[in-house]
Amino acid sequence: MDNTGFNWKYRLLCGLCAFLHFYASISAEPSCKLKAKFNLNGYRNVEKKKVVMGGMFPVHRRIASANSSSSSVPLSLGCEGFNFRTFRWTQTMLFAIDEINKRSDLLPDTDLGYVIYDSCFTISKAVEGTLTYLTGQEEAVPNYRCGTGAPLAALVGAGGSDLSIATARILGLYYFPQVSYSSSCSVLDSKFQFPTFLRTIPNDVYQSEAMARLVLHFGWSWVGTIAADDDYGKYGIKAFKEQVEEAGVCISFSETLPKVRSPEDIQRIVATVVESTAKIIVVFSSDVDLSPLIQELIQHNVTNRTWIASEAWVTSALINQPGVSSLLGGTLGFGLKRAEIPGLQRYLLNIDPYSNPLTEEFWETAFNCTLNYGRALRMAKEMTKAAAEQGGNTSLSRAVRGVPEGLCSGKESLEKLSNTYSDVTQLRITYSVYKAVYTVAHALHNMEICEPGQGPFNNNSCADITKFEPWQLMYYLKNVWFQVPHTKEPLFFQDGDVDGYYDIINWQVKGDGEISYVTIGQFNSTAAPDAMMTINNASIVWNNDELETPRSV
Ligand code: TCR
Repeated sequence: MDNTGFNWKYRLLCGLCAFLHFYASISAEPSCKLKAKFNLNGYRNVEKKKVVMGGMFPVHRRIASANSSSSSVPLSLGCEGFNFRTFRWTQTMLFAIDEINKRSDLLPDTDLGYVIYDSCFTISKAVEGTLTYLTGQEEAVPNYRCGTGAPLAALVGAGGSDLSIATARILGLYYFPQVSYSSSCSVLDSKFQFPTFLRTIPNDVYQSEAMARLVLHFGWSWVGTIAADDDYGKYGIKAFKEQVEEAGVCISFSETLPKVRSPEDIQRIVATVVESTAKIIVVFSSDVDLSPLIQELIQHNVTNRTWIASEAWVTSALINQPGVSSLLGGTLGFGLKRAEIPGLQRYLLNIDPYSNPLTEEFWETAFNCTLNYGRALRMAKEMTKAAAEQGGNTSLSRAVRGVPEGLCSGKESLEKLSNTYSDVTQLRITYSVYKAVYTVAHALHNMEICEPGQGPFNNNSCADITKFEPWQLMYYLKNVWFQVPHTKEPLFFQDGDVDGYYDIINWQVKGDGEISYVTIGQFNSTAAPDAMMTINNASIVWNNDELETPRSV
């Protein structure tokens, strides 16, 4: 195939491309720019076959604001707002791969490598990462993929549903499988639109139904709704509203959270919440999008409301910050199945800050310092120069003479720092990531152990794990069935989806003002209709410590 036309055309476009937070070590071939990291456990097993798994995580919260000038070459935008929680998900993928590579009963003859992309919570970045992954080029050239080298297995990702919808459309074109750990939006169940999309998180139709049942259970007839301005928020709240309205519940207000910073919109929503007589407020949003509103509501001393939380913020440390208890105490919400993953915390704490740019940034953000002595020195010099020009500041010049202020050694103790990154008490999406990686590994394993002449493909042939086609892996993924390690949970897909199971979580304020998450019930989509939801009313603590169920007006 002649790629020059493509190359030329897309190279122009690629001025826009921003790259690339991948972890790189060994390269498949010199002309191939996609580099994958193998052998996380240190040794290099030359005999083993190699397969690369892709991962995409919203490690940053947004892209840096764009320079609107169009008179120069558009440069790729960087990302900002490091997210410790999603970085934990990233590290969990590496942990799972490490675990799999050490096992002799799963993929015994194959080494799993990985490439990781940061989708920065932004559709354009997710698309860019997908093209890069597929093509193996640093510049994303569609329809082109590096010749030899390790074959690519599925993409684990991409984060929110709006990102996955975008990436699944591209991957679907090539019948390339995607296994998502957190994209729960109902539209993604359309096999017609997203033929190669699978997920280890339940479809939100179950969550919307569970929320509606919760509202009806308590007899609330007047509720307000707030949704994120994305597919997750919009579809989730729509399904909820349809169900409660059918049962006679009235919606007092419906607000949409802004995707980009907009203090005016936030003020408007605050005013709506304050003025409304509705005391029950249902919020379908990610924690990142909800956080500015929560901050503002606290400023306005809003109390005496009961919040109903969707899964994406129900156990979020970004929302549950000191000072939220008067606003959010008593919240009820839905959490994914929680799990213990033995060994994960040790792995997270043992992170090497110098292993790649993301780990460096993680360390520097966590400890609010700089790892690089040279960089620190240069920064200090620049600051001293600037200060001298403005009349001098001795403390900075001291920094140049001695050790720069804010320098870290890479040996700081993560354990002492209580950071949500290494908090393993609420492994819910994290567990979903773990399951997604194991799903791909089991599918590959089944491909590897295929007996020639008894395979599922044409004339009972098998796929070759060293050079399989994406649709062949898709076959194995669809039919995967395994027991998730360390749990009794079997994992299998029905049309790419898993069963809907949620813990119903209550935010209970403790004496010191801290909030603890208490599971007060369950929702299980596989139970008989009248047994799907179980709630222990007596164990709920409502807003402001009331024992009585709040009224909706
Ligand atoms: N599904 C959301 C994204 C999301 C999320 C989260 C983001 C979920 N859970 C937790 C951050 C933290 C569930 C979506 O867009 O599909």
